Amino acid sequence: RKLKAFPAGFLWGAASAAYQVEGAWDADGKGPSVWDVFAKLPGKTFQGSNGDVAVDHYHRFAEDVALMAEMGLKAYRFSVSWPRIFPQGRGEPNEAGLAFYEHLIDTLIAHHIEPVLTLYHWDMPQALQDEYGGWEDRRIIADFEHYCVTLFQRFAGKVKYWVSLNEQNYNLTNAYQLGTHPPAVEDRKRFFAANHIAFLANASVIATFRRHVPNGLIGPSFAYSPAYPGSSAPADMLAFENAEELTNHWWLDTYCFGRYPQAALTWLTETGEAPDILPGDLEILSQGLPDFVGVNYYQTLTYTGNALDGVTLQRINTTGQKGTTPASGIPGLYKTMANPFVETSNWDWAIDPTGLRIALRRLASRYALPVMITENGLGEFDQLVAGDRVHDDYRIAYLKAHVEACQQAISDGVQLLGYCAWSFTDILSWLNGYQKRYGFVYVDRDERDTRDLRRIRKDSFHWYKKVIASNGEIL
Ligand code: GCO
Repeated sequence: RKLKAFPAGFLWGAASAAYQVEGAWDADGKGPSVWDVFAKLPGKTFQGSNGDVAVDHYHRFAEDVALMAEMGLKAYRFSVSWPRIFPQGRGEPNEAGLAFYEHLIDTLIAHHIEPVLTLYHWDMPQALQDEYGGWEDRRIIADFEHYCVTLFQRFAGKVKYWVSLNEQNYNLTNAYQLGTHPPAVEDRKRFFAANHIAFLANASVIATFRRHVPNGLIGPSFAYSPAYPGSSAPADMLAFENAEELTNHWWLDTYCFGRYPQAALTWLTETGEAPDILPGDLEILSQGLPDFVGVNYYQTLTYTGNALDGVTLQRINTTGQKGTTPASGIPGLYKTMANPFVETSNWDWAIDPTGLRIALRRLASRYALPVMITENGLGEFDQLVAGDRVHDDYRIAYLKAHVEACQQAISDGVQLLGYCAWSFTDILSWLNGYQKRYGFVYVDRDERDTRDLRRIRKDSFHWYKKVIASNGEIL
C-alpha cells in the first residue's frame, strides 16, 4: 500500500503542562493551585515530589524555546496556570502572570512555532476549591469563563489553537473515584456530578470562544484508551462494548454530540449515580461543540466479561515495576485484563501503535471532526551517560511506530492536524515523580535535588529533528 504523505503545514509538536514544568510556584503574585497544596501532603505523590521548582521553565523558557527552534518544532502545546492569572480564582487579573505567557507566546511566534494553548491542565485555584469545591459547584462555570475570556481577549490575535479541558476523564477519575488527585474523594455520585459541571463549563467556554476568537479552533483533550475485547466470546464482546460506552463515549459523545450515550445513562440512572441534568443543560452542551478532538494517546485497554463480581477500580502503579497493576472494572459491566499480544512499559501501560491508528479512525468516523494528537510518548528511566548523552533508542522506537500509525490513519482518511509528542523537556509526572522521564530534552534533577537543571539533548531530540525536517518522510 502506498501511504499518503503528511500534509503540508502538519503541526509537528511537543507538549507540556504548567505544573509539570514551570516551577516558580509562588512567584510574581501567583496564588496556590490545588496541586501546590496536595503534593505537599504526606504520601500523596512519589517520594513526596512536587512542582515547586519542577524544571524551572518559568525562568528558563527562552532557553527552552531556543532548543525548540533548533529542533525545528512547528507547534508547542503548553498550559496556562489559572492561579497565575487569578491568584484567588477570579477578580482582577494578575498582570505579571499574563505577561509571562505573553513573552512565551511572542518568543514562540518569533521562532515560527505555533502556540497551542491549554486553558485547564488540572491546576484549579485552591481558593475556589476551598470556597465551593471546584468542579462540584455550578459557580465554577462563570469563574472558568471569566478566566478564559481574559485569555481570549489578550491572545486572540496570536493563538489559533486552543485546548479547553485537558483529560477531564483521567483527572476527575483520579480526583473523585480513586482518591489519587485533589480533592482525593472516592464517591461515584460526586464523580459524575463534577463531570457534568465540567461538561457545562467546557461547552459554555467553547460557545463564548466563537465570539472572541472567530478564526481560532478549540477542542478538549481526551485521554483516550480505546477498548479491546479480550476474546470473541460474546461475554467479552459485551464487556468491551460496556467499557467503550462508559469509559470513552461518556466523555466523547457529550463533548461532540452534546448528549450522553444512552446505555450508560440508563445504567447510572438505575444505580442512582447519574448527574442531575437541569432544564437548559442539554442546550448548553449542544451549543458548545468543539472544532477538533484533542487526543492524548498512551495505550489501549483490554476487557473481559469473566468474573465481574467484586472487581475494584484501578489503583495506580506508581512504582515503575512491571506487573504490579491489579485488574480493575465495574461489577457486572467490565474488567480489565492483560493483553498477551502487546508489550508493556515499566508502569504497565500497553505499548500499542496499532491502537493509535484504531483510536484515530474511531474518532474520525464517529464524530466526523479533525483530530489533533495533543500527547503521545513513553515514560522511562533514562540514564545520563558520560555527562552529556542519553541513548533513548527505546523512545525513538516508540515514537517512530506511533508516527507511522499516524501516517496509516491519514492514509485511511483521518484529518489529522498535528502530532504533539509528550513531552519537550523532562517533566514532573504527577504521581510518578521526576524518575519517569518523557522528554526529548533531559533535565538534570531528581526527586529532591534540583542540581543545575541543565538541559541535555537526548538521542530522540536529534531523531525528531530529522522527522520534522523531512515532514515525516524520514522516520
Ligand atoms: C504522568 C502522565 C502525565 C500526563 C499528562 C496528561 O506521568 O504524569 O503521563 O504526564 O500524560 O499530564 O495530560
